[in-house]
Parts: sequence; C-alpha cells; structure tokens
Amino acid sequence: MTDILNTTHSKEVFSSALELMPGGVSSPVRAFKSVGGQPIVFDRVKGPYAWDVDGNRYIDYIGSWGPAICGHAHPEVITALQEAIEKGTSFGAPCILENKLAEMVIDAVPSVEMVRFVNSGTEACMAVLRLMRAFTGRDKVIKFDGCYHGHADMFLVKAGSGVATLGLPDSPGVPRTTTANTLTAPYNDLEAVKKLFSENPDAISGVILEPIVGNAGFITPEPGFLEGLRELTTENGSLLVFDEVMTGFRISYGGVQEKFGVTPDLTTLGKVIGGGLPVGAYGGRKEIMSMVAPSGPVYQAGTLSGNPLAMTAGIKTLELLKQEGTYEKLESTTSRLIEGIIQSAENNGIAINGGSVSAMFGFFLCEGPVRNFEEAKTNNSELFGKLHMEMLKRGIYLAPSPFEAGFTSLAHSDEEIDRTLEAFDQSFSVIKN
Ligand code: KE4
Repeated sequence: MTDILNTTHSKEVFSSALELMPGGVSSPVRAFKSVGGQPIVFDRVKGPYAWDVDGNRYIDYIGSWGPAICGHAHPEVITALQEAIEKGTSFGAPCILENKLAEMVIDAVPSVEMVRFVNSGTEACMAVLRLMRAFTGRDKVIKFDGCYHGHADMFLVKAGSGVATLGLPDSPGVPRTTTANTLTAPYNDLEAVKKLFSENPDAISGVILEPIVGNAGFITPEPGFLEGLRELTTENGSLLVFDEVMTGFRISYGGVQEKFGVTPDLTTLGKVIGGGLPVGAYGGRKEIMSMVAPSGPVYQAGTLSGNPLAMTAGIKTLELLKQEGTYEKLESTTSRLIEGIIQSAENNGIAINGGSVSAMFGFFLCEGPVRNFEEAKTNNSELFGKLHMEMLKRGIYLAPSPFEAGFTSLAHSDEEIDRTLEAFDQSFSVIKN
C-alpha cells in the first residue's frame, strides 16, 4: 500500500509561504525541520482525515496538536458554531456561554474551583506563573527539562516541543534576568527537586509540570513521582501546578489529576476546551484565583478571552466527551495502535520503546526506558525522519518530530488503525536497512 503522493501544489504554496512568514509557518514545528521533506499544506479536515491541496488524503495523528479529540470538524460542533455565529463573533462583554464552559471545567477538573479563560496555553501558563508568585510572594519556579509550557520568556529554559525539535537551547532575546528564577530538574527525579528546595529555602513559588509529558515525546510519570511532588510542594509552602493544556480532557474527563488521583493547586488548560478555536484557561482553589484582577491585584486580560464562538466549540466538545464510553474507546483504539507499532518495529529488528494513556501515545526509536528528556534524546532522529517520510508517502500523518506526542480521536476506527499498522509494517521494513 504505497500511495505515491503528488505534492506539487503543497510545494508551490509552501515556497510562497517561505517568502511571507518566518519558515513559512505560523508555528515552528509545522515546518518539518527535524524530519526534512516537504511540509504538507492542508486544504480541509474531517473526522480522522486531512486532505492536502493536491487532494491527497492522510490519516491524521496530530489532530491540530490536540483539539480534534472528537475528530476534525465534528458535525455537532460545526452546527453549534453555525448557530452561534449568527449572534456575532465577539462581544468583549460577559456572556452566558462563559458561565457554561466554566461550570463544565469546574465540575470536571478536581483542582479547579474557579477558572479564567484566555486565548492560548501560553497565556494560561504565563498568567499562572504570575499568580503563583503573587500568592506565595516568592519569585523562583521549578520546571522540568523537556517540558514545554508555551513560549513565554521565563519558560524557555530547557523546554520541549518546538524548542527541543529545533535544538533551540535557551532562545535568543530572553534576558538572563528573566530566566534566573527558573530552576530546572530532570523529569521523574524527585531527589533533584528536593535538592532545589533545600538550596532555595522559602524562595520557590511552585513546581509546574506536564503530568504526562507530550513535548519531549511521550513520557509518563514514574509511580510516586506526582505524589512526591505533591508532598514536597506542600511541605515547602509552594504550589503544585499541572500544565494540562495537552492532557486536559484527553487522559480522562478530569485530566491526569483525576486519573492518577493527585490534585494540584492550580491547573492550566487549552486545546480540547476550545474544540479547535483559540482557548486557554487557568484555574484552581478560590483563595488563589480570587487574587486575579479585577477581584484581586494580579493583572491579566485579553480582548478575545471568553469569546462566544470559542466557548461554543468548547462546550459542545466537552458535551461529546462526557458521553458514556468515550475514554474506554479512546483507550482501546490507542493501545491497539501503539502495541501494533511496537510489535512491527520489533519484528523488523528496530529498537523502540513507547506507550499510550487514553488518546495520547508516543514512541522513541532507541533502547528504553525513557524516563526523562536526556533519555529521550537518545532517540535515533535520523531513522525517525526516514520513518516519518515513509509513513507520509503511505498517507499517514505523524507528528514531524520525535519530541511530540501523537493523538488519536473518537473518529479513528478499526479501519484507520489497521491501515496505519499496515503502513508501519511496510515503512519499518524499508528503513531497517
Ligand atoms: P499554545 O500557546 O500553543 O496554545 O499552548 C502552549 C502549551 C502549553 N503547555 C503544553 C503542555 C503544551 O503542549 C502547549 C502547546 N503544545 C504544542 C504541541 N507540542 C503546540 C503546537 C505548536 O507549538 O505548534
């Protein structure tokens, strides 16, 4: 099964884009830099599929980097948006839809008693750091190597996602003074975190992490890691923050914190809660959130925050996800996929280790285990690039970086998984030599 793809029009459009936008893209990871080859210019998406401007169809395992968990352009989301748009695209005023989505988030996410909507995960993480510092009166923050919390200056320290993909160490333009208060530790290393707390007594506002990592590739917390961070932050009068922008409403309806039973003080969200439109959010205990302007002194604002279209798409998406059997289906689809990928690589003598939790998966082409970013970087990136290219030729659209997780959706059926595993079999047998 090799659909040799004619990507002439993609090439034309992308070469024009290169003249118009840095790297021809609106976000770096889309440029295929780390896998090489021709970025695919999308024309439309539906369900588990994407079509490019040359008319080629792909089974999509990126899902717009997370939002399309119900499948692209879900008919009920589209219909809800069509109705909402008749009432205008943006109010800049209180809107009952904000109440509705806020209630859904508060009901679902254990740590969230009050929530503020913003327009991206980056904004949510920026705001939550300001709030952590204001609430504790402390300036330092601990993040983990390879974790990505958006592109705000203070987080661009050993970050993951596009920063890792492009090998950007600490991005230029970020003053040392800005990152001086950002401390880092290896993921899954509680001793390193303890050491930072003992070296910085009463100075650390909190710890922020991806409770399941998707931006250094897919890395899960070792047993006891999340629980250990909960104890350490409480003992030290610091806050625990789960950045669930990627995992929120994906790992379970209540996120990692519900599935793993560890409740942080604050949570950031994005992607899924916008149903494909720009939404981010941060929330947590009322005593903390009540510090946010205008109820408190911590300033944060946004022209399009809480806009009716984004709220509508988010509400409908969460309604779909809340339905009976959703996460069981996502779990079975994704575990069948990753088990098949691993089996296929092993059948071809290719070193691989990977896994999945609900609708999120990933694998590294290296000997395992991969418990942190350093171990993730032993991934054979050259072989990964070859695999990506072979899969693309067979109409399978994987994340163009070994430092990104993959995503399935409710629209991925047995047919798509079967086709995908067939393509992996063929691709692994081609690249193994
Ligand atoms: P955005 O500003 O991209 O909405 O969210 C930033 C962010 C924050 N926290 C986590 C855990 C995230 O995964 C993200 C964004 N994720 C990347 C994918 N790895 C977005 C894709 C991109 O940058 O193009």
